[in-house]
Amino acid sequence: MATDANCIFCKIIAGKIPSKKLYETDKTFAFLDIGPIAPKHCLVIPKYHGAKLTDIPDEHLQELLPIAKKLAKASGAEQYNILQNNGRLAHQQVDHVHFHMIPKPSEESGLVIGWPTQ
Ligand code: D5M
Repeated sequence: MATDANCIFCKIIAGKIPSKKLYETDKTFAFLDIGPIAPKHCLVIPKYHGAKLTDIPDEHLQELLPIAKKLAKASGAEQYNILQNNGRLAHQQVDHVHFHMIPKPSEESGLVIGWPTQ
């Protein structure tokens, strides 16, 4: 398994940095985002270290969307974003592949935290 001793997400997977773990398999790890833009905003990551989607072998990618789907269902949100950024121009900050699962609370729920306006 490819890992990077200097990578913050590899440290989270190894338990060297604390996280709010939501789900784990031998290939995948999911945890709450430290800077949520909506309640229950979480990240799903391969344990295999790679900065971009194209750096990860297919067999380490296969569980990511099914687990994101499971977490979207578990969040109770009827609407949500699944996002994955590659490179600084694409707004990637952490160079270990991650899928964001971002619930979009409805206005009726009183929990509106939307995208920043211009
Ligand atoms: O998003 C990177 C995301 O990673 C961003 O939403 C914050 C999150 N992050 C960074 N450090 C941590 C720790 N230690 N725990 C949980 N979440 C974290 P990007 O797509 O790269 O812009």
